[in-house]
Amino acid sequence: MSWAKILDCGDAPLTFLDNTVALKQLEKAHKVVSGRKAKNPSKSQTPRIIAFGGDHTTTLPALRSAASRWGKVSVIHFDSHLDTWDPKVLGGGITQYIPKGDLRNDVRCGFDMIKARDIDRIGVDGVIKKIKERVQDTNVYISVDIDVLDPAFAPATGTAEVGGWTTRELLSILDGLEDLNVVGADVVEVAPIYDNPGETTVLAAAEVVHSLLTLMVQKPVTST
Ligand SMILES: [Mn+2]
Repeated sequence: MSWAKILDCGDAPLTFLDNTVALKQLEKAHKVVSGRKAKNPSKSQTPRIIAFGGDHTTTLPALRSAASRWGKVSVIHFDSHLDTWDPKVLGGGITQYIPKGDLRNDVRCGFDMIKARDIDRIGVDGVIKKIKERVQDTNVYISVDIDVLDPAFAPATGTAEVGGWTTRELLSILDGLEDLNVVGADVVEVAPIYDNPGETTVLAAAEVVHSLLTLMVQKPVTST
C-alpha cells in the first residue's frame, strides 16, 4: 500500500548496570516513535512501532509507551512461558519454575490462555477465532516471543520448550489477525548466536516481523 513508510529507528541505548534505568531508557526510546501524533489525521497515520528484543523485559516499557499514546491496549502474547510471574514469589530467579500460583497471577493480570496443543484440537482457524473474540475491536499490541515456536523451528532462543508451534502455524495465525487494530508489536528472545548455519530462527523471526508489518499496513489506525 502506498501510504505506508517504514523506517529503521536504530538501536535504543541501554545500560546493563541498572535494570530500572534500562527500563526507563527503553520507554524513552519507544516514545521517540509512539510519542508522535499524525501530522494531519485526515491525510496521514499515527506512527506505530515494531520493537525487536532483547529479552522479553523490553515489552514492559514498550507497553507503557504504547498505553501513553493509545490508552487501553489489549495484549496478544505469543510465548511458551507465562511471563506474568509475581516478582515477590519469583524472588531473584529469572527462569525459576514456580508451579503454584503461576496461573492465578496470569489471570490476575487479565490474560486468557490458548495452549500450544489446543491447535491440534481447534486448528489454526479456531485459534484465530478465539483471539478475535477476546480482543474484538480494541487497540491491540502483539508480542511474539520466538520460543512459541518449537525448537525444531527456532532453536536460537534462551529458554526453548519442546512441543511448540511450527513457523507455518504461527504465520497463518498472525496473518489471520487481519482487521485488528494493531498499534504496536515486538519480536523478542531471538539469540542469533545460538542459531544453526541455515539461520532457521532468524529467518522465522524476519517472516514474523513481515506478518506484523502487514497487519499494520492493512489496517490504518489513527489516535486522537
Ligand atoms: Mn518465553
